[in-house]
Amino acid sequence: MSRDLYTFFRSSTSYRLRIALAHKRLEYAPHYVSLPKMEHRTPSYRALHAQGLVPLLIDGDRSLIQSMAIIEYLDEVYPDPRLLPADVHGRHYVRAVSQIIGCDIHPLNNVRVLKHLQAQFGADEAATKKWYRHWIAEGLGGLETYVASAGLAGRFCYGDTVTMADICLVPQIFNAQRFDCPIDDYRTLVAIFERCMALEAFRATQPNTQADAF
Ligand SMILES: N[C@@H](CCC(=O)N[C@@H](CS)C(=O)NCC(=O)O)C(=O)O
Repeated sequence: MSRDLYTFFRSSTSYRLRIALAHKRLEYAPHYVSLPKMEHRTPSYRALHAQGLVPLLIDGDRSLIQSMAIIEYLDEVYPDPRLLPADVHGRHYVRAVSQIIGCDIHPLNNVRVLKHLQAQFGADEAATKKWYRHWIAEGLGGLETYVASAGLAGRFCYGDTVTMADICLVPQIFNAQRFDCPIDDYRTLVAIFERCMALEAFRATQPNTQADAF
C-alpha cells in the first residue's frame, strides 16, 4: 500500500507526523511543499488539501488532514506501538497536553496569522516577534504547570512511553527556539524534550535533516 506525506521541513505540524510515522516504523514517500514559495496555496495543492495547509497524509486510498486527527487515525489503524494510553484518564491527559499545543499555542503563531498581522495591522518585525513570544510564554507557561502538577509525567509527558503529547511538544519547542523564546524556566518540558531528542524517531525527522531544508 502506498503512503505519501506532504510536508515542509520547518512546519511543526508536519514534524509531528514525521515523528509519529517514524515511531511506528511506517514508511512513506515525502512530497515537499514550500511555504515560503506559497506552494500550499496553488490550485493543484488545494485540490488535495481543502484548507491549503501542510501536512497532508495519503494512506492508501485515504486522504487525511489535521495532524492530531491523523495521529489518532494512525494509532487506531497501526496500534503498535501505541501513542495514546489505554485508560480513559490517560487519554484525556494526553489529548489535553496535545491540544494546549495544537489549539492554544500553535495557531496563534502560524505563518498566515503573522503575515496577516503585518499586512493588515502594520506589525513590523519587532512587533511580530513580541506577539510570537507572548503566546509562547503564555502557552508553555500553562503547559509546564499542567504537566508538572498532574503527577502523570515520567521520562516523557505521560509516564515512560512516548505518546502524542511528546510528539506535539517537541516541534513546539523547536519553534520556540527558532524565535529565541526563553525556555529554561519550563524545566519539566525541557527535560522531556531532551529525552525525546535522544530517540531516533525524533532526531532523524527533525527539520534540519529534511531534504527540503535550507
Ligand atoms: N491544525 C492543523 C494546522 C496545519 C497548519 O497550520 N500548518 C501550517 C504549517 S505548521 C501551514 O500550513 N501554514 C501555512 C500558512 O499558515 O499559510 C494541523 O494540525 O494539521
